[in-house]
Amino acid sequence: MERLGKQRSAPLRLGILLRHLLPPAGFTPFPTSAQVAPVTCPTQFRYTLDNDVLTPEQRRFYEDNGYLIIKNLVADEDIERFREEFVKICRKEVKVLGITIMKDITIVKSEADENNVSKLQDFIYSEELFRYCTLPQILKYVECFTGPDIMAMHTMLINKPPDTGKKTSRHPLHQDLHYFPFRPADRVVCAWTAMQKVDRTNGCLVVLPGTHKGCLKEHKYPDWEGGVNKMYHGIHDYDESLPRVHLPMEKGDTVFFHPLIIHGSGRNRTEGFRKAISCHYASSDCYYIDVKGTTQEILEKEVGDIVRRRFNMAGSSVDLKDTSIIRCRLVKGEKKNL
Ligand SMILES: O=C(O)CCC(=O)C(=O)O
Repeated sequence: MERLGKQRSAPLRLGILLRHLLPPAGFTPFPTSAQVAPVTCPTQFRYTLDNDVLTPEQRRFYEDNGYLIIKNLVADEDIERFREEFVKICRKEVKVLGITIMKDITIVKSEADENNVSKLQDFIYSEELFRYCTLPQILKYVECFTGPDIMAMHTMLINKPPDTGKKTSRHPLHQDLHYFPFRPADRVVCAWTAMQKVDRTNGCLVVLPGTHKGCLKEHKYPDWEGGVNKMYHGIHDYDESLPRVHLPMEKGDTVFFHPLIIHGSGRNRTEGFRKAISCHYASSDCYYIDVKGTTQEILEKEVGDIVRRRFNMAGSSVDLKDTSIIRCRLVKGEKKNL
């Protein structure tokens, strides 16, 4: 079994190539206040670990609903620094290794600026943006779900554009686990921080509470008339009668959510871009799985096609796990390169 925290034992060509392109991911020490112990009563608590960070009410809420909002967790000053760095990256004033810069399908402008980028993905080699993943007040909560040995597995700065009327700014209902070739899901968590006030007018997150207790569903592209953004797979057969909860949040508020919770975000009906920054964390005891023969195989194929094109690797096979090497271990006290 290949653990996330271990050096990859048999890296395929993509891994080797990316390691040549990228510096080794350094560690970032962080203070952890939580005393985490294994769950002692699995029937009572399955999704959270014993510590003194969450109140009993917060713990119960996450167990039952699969998400938890912590108000005012990230300072305005940090958010402004992330925003400035985002602009520099979009304008190509700063180059970041390994990053993916995405556009909404309706954005036709070609100049490189912050108004033609819908998402930055995998920014761990941006020292400034990666600071988000290491903020002690975020990690304090992350540890409640992953335990103390934490990996930052996937990072995004989402810049949801104003909708052009084609409704492409929507993010279809999905489960994040669909994108991840590692388990167990219960030791994975996303931190998503609003970089401004978000509500239904600019497309806040919407969740289906309690769906983290279900299993991973089949995902495919929604058949939306106006088109769908690349990799925005959605679930077709969710129970439409399940209640949806919109999550309006203020700047700096952070929601932690389970990778199986069904969620998405609505149209941005405002003139401005709606920004959020997020990181998916996992316990370094999580292990990779082979997605062949599972519902995730369609994703592996699509990601493989993208990677082969991007790195001129026609004919090579690409495993989904090879695409998750842009990750970093956050270790207390000692340096761990991967
Ligand atoms: O920020 C959003 O609009 C949705 C983000 C999301 O659900 C995702 O990227 O998986």
